[in-house]
Amino acid sequence: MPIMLRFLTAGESHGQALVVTVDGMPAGLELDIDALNEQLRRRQGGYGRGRRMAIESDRAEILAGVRQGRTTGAPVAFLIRNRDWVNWQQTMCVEREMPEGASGTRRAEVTRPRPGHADLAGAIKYGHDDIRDVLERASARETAARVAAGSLARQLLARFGIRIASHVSMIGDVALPDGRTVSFAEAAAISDEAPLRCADAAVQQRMMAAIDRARDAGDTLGGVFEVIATGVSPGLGSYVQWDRKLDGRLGQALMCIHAIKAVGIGIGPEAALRPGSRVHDEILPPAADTGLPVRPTNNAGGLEGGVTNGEDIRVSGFMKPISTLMKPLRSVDLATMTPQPAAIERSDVCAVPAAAVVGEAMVAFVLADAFLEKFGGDSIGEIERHYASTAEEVRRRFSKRATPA
Ligand code: EPS
Repeated sequence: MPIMLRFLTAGESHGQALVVTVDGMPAGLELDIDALNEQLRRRQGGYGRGRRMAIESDRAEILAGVRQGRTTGAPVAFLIRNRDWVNWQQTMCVEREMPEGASGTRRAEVTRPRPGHADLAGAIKYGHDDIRDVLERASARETAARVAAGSLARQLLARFGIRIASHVSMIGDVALPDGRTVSFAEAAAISDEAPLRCADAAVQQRMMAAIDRARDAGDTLGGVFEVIATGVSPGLGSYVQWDRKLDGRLGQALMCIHAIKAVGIGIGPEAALRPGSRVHDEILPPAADTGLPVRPTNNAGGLEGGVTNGEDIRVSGFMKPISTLMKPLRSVDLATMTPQPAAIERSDVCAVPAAAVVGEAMVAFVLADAFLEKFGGDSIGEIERHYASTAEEVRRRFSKRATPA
C-alpha cells in the first residue's frame, strides 16, 4: 500500500497516557490545537456512554514536530493523558514492585473472557493469564489517539477545501426511513450536542428509547454511521493495482475501528440487490462552475474503480454491540476451566456516535494520504502549486471540449 502519511499509537486504557506519532506531514501547516481538541471532545459524547467519559476531558499535548504554530515536516507527536490513571496506579504500575505511594486499589485478575471482546483470542495469542493485559490495549480508548492523528490530517485537507462530517443512521433496529439520504450540509449542521447525532429528531428519540431499553435489560446496542467528505478532488487512488484502490483503503480504515463488522461505500450492500439501471450514476455534460461532467445521483459514494470521481465520498460503518454486558453471557474461567458468567467491566451501552467521530478521523487520514500521493510535496506551498496546476488542467480539458464546433 503506498503510504505517504502514517501514524502509530501506544497506550493502555488505564495507563498514564495515550501517545501517537504522525509521520509524513508536510511543513508549513498551521496547526489549530483548539480545533484538534474539539474533535477529541466530540469523540467523548453521545447518548449511551458509560461513566468513564465523565472522568476524562481529553486534550492533546504536542510533544514534537510543531514550532511557532506550524508543522516543520518532522514527525508530529501528541500525548493524551488518562485522568483515570490516578485510580489505577496500583493495577497498572510499570515497575515489577509496586512503587510506594501508588494510588488506587489493586484489582483482581480478569480470568473470565467476554464473548465478542479480544479477551480470549488475545489471552491465547500472547499467553496472558490475566486478561487485563489484553483488554487494556484492545479497549476503544485507543481511538482518542486516532482522532488526534485524524484531526491533523483533517486540517491539511481543509486547507484544500475538503471537509468531513458524519451522522448516525441506525441504532439497533431503529433506522432513518428507507431511501432517506443525508446531504453533506445536513450532516455538517447536526449539533454535536444532539444526543446521537442523527439527522431526524423523531428517529433520534426512538433510538434513545432503544438504548434505555437495552440498558435496563443489561444489554448493549450497535448501529450504523455514515462519514461524508465533500470537496474531494477527482483522481485520488487508482484502479491499476489492488492496494492502490481507494475504496479498499477506506474499507480498511473503517474496518479496523473497534467493533466495526462491515463497511458500505455509497449505497453499500443495497447495490447487490438492485438492477444496474438503478445503481449506476448517469453522466451528463459539464456544469459551468466545476467544468466536470455532472452526476445526477451518487450511489457510488464518490468512488468508481477505486478512484475519486469528484462527488462526495460516502462511507458507512456497521458497528456490533459493545461486548461488555451487565447481564453477562456464558463464559469459562480460564483459571479453573469451569463455566462462569463473563467478566463485567465498566463500559458503554452504545458508542455509535463516538465511532462516527473516529470514522471521520480515519477517513480524513486515508484521504490525506491519497491527497499527498497525488499532489505530494514537502511543504504546503509546494503542494499548493501541484494542486492548482492539476485543477487548472482538468478545467481546461473539459471546457475546450464543451465549446461548440
Ligand atoms: C473508552 C474508554 C473505556 C470504555 C470504552 C471506550 O473506558 P473504561 O473501560 O474505563 O470504562 O468506556 O471502551 C470499551 C467499550 C471497551 O470495550 O474497551 C473511550 O475512551 O472511548
